[in-house]
Amino acid sequence: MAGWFITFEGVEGSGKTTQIRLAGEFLRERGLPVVVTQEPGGTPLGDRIRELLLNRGGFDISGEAEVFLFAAARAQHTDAVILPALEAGKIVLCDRFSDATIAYQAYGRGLPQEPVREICRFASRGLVPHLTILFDLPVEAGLERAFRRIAGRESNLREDRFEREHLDFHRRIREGYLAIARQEPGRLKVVDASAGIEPTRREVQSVLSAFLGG
Ligand code: Z5A
Repeated sequence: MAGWFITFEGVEGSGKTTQIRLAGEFLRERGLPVVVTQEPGGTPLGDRIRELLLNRGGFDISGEAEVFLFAAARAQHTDAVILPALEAGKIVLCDRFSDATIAYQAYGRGLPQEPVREICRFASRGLVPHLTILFDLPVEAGLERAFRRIAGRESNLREDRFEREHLDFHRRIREGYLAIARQEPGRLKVVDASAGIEPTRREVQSVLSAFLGG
């Protein structure tokens, strides 16, 4: 595989979506071939699954069902978008991937880790990011940002099913991400996301430059 697979992860409102866009521009300005994509989403099937998972649809989704829905979106995304781009030598920047399932469904929902990890391995065909940038900040600060942004949208377009969970759920997710970072310090680089957009952008650029060699 010739390309590089780089994922952006973090709790709600950590700023990863803002930063992935800026990182894409930064790399494109350097003449590098970049694909920016997201999970759940990135394919027509993934977009439909995203609607089911993130909007309040008036029906329950169990933790186990959630894992399989995220995994179905990931399987299609890996096959149709990520692997072909990597094989074509591109840099794929992806907003969330398997670490999100471990953090949200295993640590957050409390599902057993090993089956969740196995489902992730199956869905992603064993693909592991070369680099993961983890945007870390206290969950209260992230949720405040996320709710401010959600309040600006029409109620039928609000993807707020996860944000409305209890604070302890979000704290377990943050702890989960930090635990993964401790387990895999070579792959995960933790960035302080509590600073403004500009200092965070500079930190992300220095992580990317160090990783890509220049
Ligand atoms: N999920 C899961 O449970 N399992 C899985 O396997 C996967 C996902 C893949 C959708 O993810 C949800 O699915 C997510 C986890 C779950 N939970 N929720 N919700 P998502 O990535 O699409 O949604 P999100 O986490 O809510 O991301 P987001 O809303 O896109 O937030 P963000 O990317 O962290 O932040 P942002 O959009 O860049 O910024 C949020 C606001 O803050 C916005 O108004 C910015 O202008 C502002 N902002 C950004 N950076 C800053 C700084 N540095 N200072 C001040 N203000 C800032």
